[in-house]
Amino acid sequence: MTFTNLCVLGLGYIGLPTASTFATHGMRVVGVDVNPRVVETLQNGGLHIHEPGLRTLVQAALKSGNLSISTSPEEAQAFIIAVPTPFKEGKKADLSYVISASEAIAPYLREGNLVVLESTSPPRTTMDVVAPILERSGLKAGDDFHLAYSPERVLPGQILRELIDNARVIGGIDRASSEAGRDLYATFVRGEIICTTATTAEMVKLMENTYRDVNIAIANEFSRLAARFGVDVWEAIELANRHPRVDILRPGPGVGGHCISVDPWFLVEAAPDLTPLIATSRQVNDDQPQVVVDLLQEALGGLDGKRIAVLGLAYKPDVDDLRESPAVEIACRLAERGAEVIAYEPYKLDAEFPGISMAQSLDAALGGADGLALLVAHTPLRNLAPEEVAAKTKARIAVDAVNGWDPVAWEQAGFRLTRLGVGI
Ligand code: SAJ
Repeated sequence: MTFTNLCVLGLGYIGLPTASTFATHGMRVVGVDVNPRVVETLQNGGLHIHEPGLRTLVQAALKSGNLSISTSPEEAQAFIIAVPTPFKEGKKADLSYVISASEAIAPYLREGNLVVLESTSPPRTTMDVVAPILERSGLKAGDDFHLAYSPERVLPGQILRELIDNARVIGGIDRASSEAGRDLYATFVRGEIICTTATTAEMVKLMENTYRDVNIAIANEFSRLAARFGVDVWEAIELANRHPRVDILRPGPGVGGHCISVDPWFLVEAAPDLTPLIATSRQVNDDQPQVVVDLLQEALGGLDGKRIAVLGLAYKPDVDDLRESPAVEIACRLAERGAEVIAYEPYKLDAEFPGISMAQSLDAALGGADGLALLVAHTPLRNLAPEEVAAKTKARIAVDAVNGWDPVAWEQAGFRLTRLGVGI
């Protein structure tokens, strides 16, 4: 099939780069978001999210005249749904955005159109939730219009490159739908495009993120064991990874972001009787912030009344995204336990959390601190020179939850450095 125009519903971290990339590859694209503030910001040349290179891409797409932004869909040859699927109470998938996006498309759906769901969804969502809603148009999925699921797999911080270079899985509800999806994404995807069924594609996405979560959980469990047995987990992992078939991930303060900490629950919800390992891994990773809080409590000899400079709040290094961030969780728990928390997040100085003061500079965070907590391995924080830090603070106790600091250098500069996963 040849496509010349499409409509992308949801202009967040995935929808906006996708819409813009299609537009800069010659497709006429209507980008739709239900949030009027997002639409207004984009129409005025602004950007509501941060991703390296995105501003330039969106501006190029708008300038080309191929991308327009709107609060409602319009007729198009193809529709892409890229709305969030968060979870609600009880770790259940919240499909309300997927449902309302499908409902919004139905009146504009015409014979021969293609609809692609990209939002991470529980198995069978495309078949059992999206298809019936679209069929309210009077058209039949498969017979009258094409329907497919294609997971986004891009890594925040590298979205623009991975969108084009990563392999893409297209799961159609039938063969013709898969092929239509392949033709659409071939507009810009340079990676391999692989066709499969809709439910397989949904599973693939959930399996990828669950695999990573389970592997991070075992790394976190190794770090607890190492601390108990007087071992440096970082050294042990490096040595174990010399084995040709072992590749242990990094322990840390927990698993954050809106994907890996959420997606495994979709499988647990769908089949609780089949997912004890997945559920336990989630729990291990969710417990990890408390491990770091306990480490700080021990290092500082108590938390009450202690002024702690928390360095980094983002969910992972070198991004400004604070969603589901374990570092935020740790900062809040420290404050709840009576610590005075001064947080410095170099990529988001204006964050706001109850009970936490945001430092506008590193110096402001360090001055007057009793202890330092490195919670995110942001490049500028990892590269701090310990002797320069020592000159700016009276604190001589530091906790490194991410293996960002060289223990020898920090101890030479006069710090007592406690590292996650390192026993004495
Ligand atoms: N983390 C560790 N140890 C590690 C690796 C990561 O503790 O060794 C932590 C990070 O600090 C962070 C969390 O895990 O808090 C998740 O970070 P990440 O870089 O592993 O993944 P995300 O959430 O940024 O992006 C993931 C990616 N999925 C996989 O790598 C399987 C990405 O490709 C997906 O597109 C994305 O989820 C998504 O949108 O689903």
